[in-house]
Amino acid sequence: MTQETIKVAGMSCGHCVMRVKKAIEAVEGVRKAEVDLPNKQAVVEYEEGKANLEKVKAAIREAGYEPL
Ligand SMILES: [Cu+2]
Repeated sequence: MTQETIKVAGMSCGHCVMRVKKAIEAVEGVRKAEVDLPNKQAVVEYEEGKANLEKVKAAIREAGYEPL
């Protein structure tokens, strides 16, 4: 299991947090995503080999937010 912290720009409320969380958790291989609004970041746990940082970032972008 790999854990990564990704800074996410563009989130402004709890609705954004849920959108980002759902988008990340929809990526195959992701076990868990905790999205933190005050710190503007997502902590993601995923299985190496199934998911990777680029796939997670792409899902965040598709949801309309900007991974940094
Ligand atoms: Cu919002």
